[in-house]
Amino acid sequence: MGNERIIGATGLEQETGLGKDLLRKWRARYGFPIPEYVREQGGWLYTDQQITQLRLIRRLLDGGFRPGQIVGAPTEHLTALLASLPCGGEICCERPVIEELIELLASNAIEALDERLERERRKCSAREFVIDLLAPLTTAVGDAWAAGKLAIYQEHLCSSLLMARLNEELRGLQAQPNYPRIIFATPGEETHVLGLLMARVVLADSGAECLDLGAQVPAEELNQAAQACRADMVALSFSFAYPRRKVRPELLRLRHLLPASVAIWAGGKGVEAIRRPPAGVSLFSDLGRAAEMLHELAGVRS
Ligand code: B12
Repeated sequence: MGNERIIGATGLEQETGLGKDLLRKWRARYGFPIPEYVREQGGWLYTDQQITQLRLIRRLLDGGFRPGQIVGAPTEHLTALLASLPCGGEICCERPVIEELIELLASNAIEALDERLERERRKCSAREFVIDLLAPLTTAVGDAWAAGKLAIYQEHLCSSLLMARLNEELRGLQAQPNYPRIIFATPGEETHVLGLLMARVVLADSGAECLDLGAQVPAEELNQAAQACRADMVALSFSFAYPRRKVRPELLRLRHLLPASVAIWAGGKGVEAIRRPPAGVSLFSDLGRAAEMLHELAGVRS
């Protein structure tokens, strides 16, 4: 089978974020992606190459391309288009340091990468470090992986390094009077926690009292924890990988369960597709804005 593997519609959606109805439409219209039914393995087979193409297509659609321009195009063409987007598909050209960090990761120079991060950290505040460096770096790592420049183990190495750094930032931070007590978690299907940790560092650094429940917390448990811990707010993170059609229902369900006095803040790439937030839920893609709103809230409470 070479580098081919079996992947079903659910797996493909998790890998690419593209639902089966949309893929069926593309198959009819553009003849791509065509899977093969393999009887011995009992399922539809997509190649790694097709999965890579679909990931790039998803990023390009987010970047403003239309399906007719890109669906079915070869990987090299899609990669070149991604690089042509402003900031090279988020490998941010405004900050050459990000490209340097990606180079270090690609050559497995992990110690040098950590030292470089340390040097950058000394130049700025915790908030700037997270917002201006770690967040765009994480996105750039995802893009580099999708374009085949980084292996999955390198993405894992980088994630562990960043988690350690972010946890380090949390040490010694003290909640300020009048600032809310916030419970942090990711919803049921979300395993990505880096965005959540970034939000926790920025909001803790701004004065909030932060309690972390970690990944994949069912709504009922969140409700129980929020009430038992007398939280003022529940903060959730939805990554790019979270199925878009499930974000709003998940937020509505939690809003319905939680007492009205508990605010819900949600952030991450996964909420960017929601145009109108459900009543009683605030959505963020900008951590700086979340910190500002926290200060406004504390002003109101004092
Ligand atoms: C790091 C990472 C991982 C790490 C996760 C480590 C961890 N413990 O969290 C590892 C390597 C483990 C991983 C695994 C996988 N991943 Co991954 N991963 C990523 C990556 C590179 C970054 C995600 C992230 O942490 N973003 C955090 C920040 C930077 O992004 P953000 O969501 O925009 O959030 C910002 C703001 O909105 C705000 N914010 C976020 N949350 C909140 C909350 C509140 C309250 C507030 C106020 C603000 C706020 O703060 C952030 C900074 O500004 C993305 C690439 C990408 N472009 O997102 C892929 C990505 C999400 N992963 C992807 C995939 C496919 C996977 C795997 C399925 C791969 C696999 N075959 O194993 C698995 C999933 C495993 C599973 N069981 O679910 C795909 C998803 C494709 C899709 N479905 O659309 C992506 C997009 C990569 C890609 N380019 O294709 N992954």
